[in-house]
Amino acid sequence: MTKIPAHFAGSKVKLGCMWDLALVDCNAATMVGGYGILRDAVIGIADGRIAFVGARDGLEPARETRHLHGAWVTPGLIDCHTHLVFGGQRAGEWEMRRQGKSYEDIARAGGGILSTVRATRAASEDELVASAMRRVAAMARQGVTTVEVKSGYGLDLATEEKMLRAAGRLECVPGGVRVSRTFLGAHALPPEFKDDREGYVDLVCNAMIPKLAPLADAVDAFCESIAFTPEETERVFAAARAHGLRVKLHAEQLTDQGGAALAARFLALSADHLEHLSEDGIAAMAKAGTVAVLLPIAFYFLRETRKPPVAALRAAGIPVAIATDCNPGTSPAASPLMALNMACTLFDLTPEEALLGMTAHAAYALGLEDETGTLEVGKSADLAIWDISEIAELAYWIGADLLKSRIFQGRSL
Ligand code: DI6
Ligand code: FE
Repeated sequence: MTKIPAHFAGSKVKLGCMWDLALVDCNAATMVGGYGILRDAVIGIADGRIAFVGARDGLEPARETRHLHGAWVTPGLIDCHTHLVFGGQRAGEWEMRRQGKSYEDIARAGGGILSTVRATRAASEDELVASAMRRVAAMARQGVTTVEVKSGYGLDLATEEKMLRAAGRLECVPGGVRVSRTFLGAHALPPEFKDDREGYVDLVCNAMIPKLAPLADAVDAFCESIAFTPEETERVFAAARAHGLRVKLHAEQLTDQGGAALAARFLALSADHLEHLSEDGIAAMAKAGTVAVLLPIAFYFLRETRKPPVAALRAAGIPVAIATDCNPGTSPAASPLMALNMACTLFDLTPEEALLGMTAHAAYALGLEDETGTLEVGKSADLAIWDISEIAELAYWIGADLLKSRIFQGRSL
């Protein structure tokens, strides 16, 4: 940080330094405790961090001042649950489903998650990066500055590692993005272990987690009647914790397996989906501080009818996050703004709750709350600048081009 030039020395000193950039003539939604609106705000950025957020006083000690003409500034959006690295796509399968074929028919014909596993195993790391980059770039064009990416379409050590490496390389998207990587080895049973469930869980716990821990920020599992049992999930979580990794869980998506309460016992960062969440699960999550991640696009795409218990989550004071769940089977979606809209229209969140769910609360779901998710002094300067006149427009428009520009770690394109 450089010293303040003499002509600023007597002014209200902001962090005692010269800023690299001042954003002025803007409205800020800081997302601290709600929208946290500041009108006619100034945002100062120095060394890639937020150095000041507050009212304009006419003196901005900055090398560059950008006039935003009344645009809105929010924290960069955080998509805290995606499976966006994968080989191929499953539009043909979806077309068959539209013609009346059931998920089971398709699985018997070699479709479903395992068809994506085959395509992901066959793809090179460069091919995975190239296809995923298009999805991350689309998200960045909607203001995303942090994205979580899960493995789980490899189901063998080499391919899970390839997926996690590919995910890390997505940080090079134009303008940059922060990638939080989650190991999801317990996503489905691979064909070579179809008669040996225990053998596969052993492989995940004893070989994959120890080897892949340095490439992952967290460990996830799919606890479901068609995937892994609570007992199997518990083994995976114990191995994760033994290697110093936090956990999160696909819980209560199709049935109530008691997954949320299990996740809470391991102080999980989040429990995700939650359409079939019970009162016990809610109480356990509230006690553990586990975030509820809701995925309305998957709910829509699967034409589910049972909604997550939003009113009960609210009453229990559980932070709710919203994410795209971008994946080829149940949510072929690279649109965080669409997820905001659907969180309101399908799950009855307010636009303010939805936006909190893709900023402050999403940061908590990734353990990144000290780094990003709000406009507060000291956090990474991850910002989205929007061409809107009212903040609720972010959840209101469908398919509109709202982003004016994006700043990641203090830098814009
Ligand atoms: N839940 C889901 O909805 C996706 N994975 C998961 O654990 C489905 C992924 C797929 O069908 O490819
Ligand atoms: Fe998912």
